[in-house]
Amino acid sequence: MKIGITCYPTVGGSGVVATELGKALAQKGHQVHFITSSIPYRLEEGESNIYFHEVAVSSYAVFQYPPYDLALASKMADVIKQEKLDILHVHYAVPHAVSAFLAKEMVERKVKIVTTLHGTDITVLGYDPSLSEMIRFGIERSDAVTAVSDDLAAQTKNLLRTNSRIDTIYNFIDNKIYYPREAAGLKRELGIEENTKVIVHVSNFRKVKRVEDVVLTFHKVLQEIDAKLLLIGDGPELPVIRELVDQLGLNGKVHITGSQKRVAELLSISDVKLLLSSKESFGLVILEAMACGVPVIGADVGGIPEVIQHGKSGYITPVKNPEAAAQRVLELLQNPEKQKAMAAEAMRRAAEDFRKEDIVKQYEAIYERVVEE
Ligand code: GMT
Repeated sequence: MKIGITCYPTVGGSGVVATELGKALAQKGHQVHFITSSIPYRLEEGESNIYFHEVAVSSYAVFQYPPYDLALASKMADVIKQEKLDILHVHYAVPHAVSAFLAKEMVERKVKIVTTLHGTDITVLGYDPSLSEMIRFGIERSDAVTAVSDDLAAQTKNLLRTNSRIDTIYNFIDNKIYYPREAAGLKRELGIEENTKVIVHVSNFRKVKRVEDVVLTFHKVLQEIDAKLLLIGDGPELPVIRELVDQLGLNGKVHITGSQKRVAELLSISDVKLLLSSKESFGLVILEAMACGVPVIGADVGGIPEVIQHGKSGYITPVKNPEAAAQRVLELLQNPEKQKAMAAEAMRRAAEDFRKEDIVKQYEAIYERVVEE
């Protein structure tokens, strides 16, 4: 098939999933056309069956805001016509689903629109009165809609009062990137003693990630055992977190690494990961950790309980409750046998229950369904 893919190309879970999907589809012989504002950061040069079409946004002086959504629609229409696309698969509803609808109206070709909901496009923007009706419109005009967890599908139906069919297709990861790495030297490089336990958190440091709860949990853990905390990633909350680390006197115990290319290596030296978000439709970073053999303690929100099997591949803990999270961390770190068993089960689950090949087939089945309709 000829498939157009639109996503946000910079760092972010939805862009990663969209790019990995495009690469996997191209490897299976589909022709894949990325229609994005810049080259998706996970896309390497020279991959066969992959084409990139840049959306150039006009900066004409009259515009108070650059019209990205219109420029995107226009580019989509152009690519649909020129490349004879069968499918236009947009990731993240806003504004991509609506731009796709507009593009479809602009051309004669019967291209099918598939929209994948990733999370905050519903759980945050769906509450914005200036956007919610537009999101519902985009969903209802799509030929197929997928969500990255059952919870996100259910929330979408309730919040937007739509009867549109929404199929769940979980996130997946590239297992050539995420596997337990030999990284003994990295612990030394970071000045972490060989036997010191390492707790890790990876995110884009937005408010919904509640990174302050990660730091407060760590602070409580330190009252019982020695450990280090790795904070990986960057985002608007980072200055607030730095201040909290400082106030709690944790400077020598917390490594703030910023955005990192060596995530798999950093995960490989970690004993447990914390994801204590207030909203999380799936938590791609959970899967990345599990694939590297790191059990995750995740908040009881959104799709997280669909990823972590409580008590088997990690723990589910109440949101906004660092005390409860710290108890779970201690349960693991003070019990190496349990930590090992959970790490093994986490790896098994990531490899078998979220297999890239299976997930890609689920997307292909959706494409076939809409093309035949
Ligand atoms: O987590 C973020 O803030 C980034 C966001 C995105 O759209 O890039 O991630 C969302 O999509 C990921 C891929 O489907 C999911 O794994 C994340 O759970 C989801 N984030 C939230 O729901 C907060």
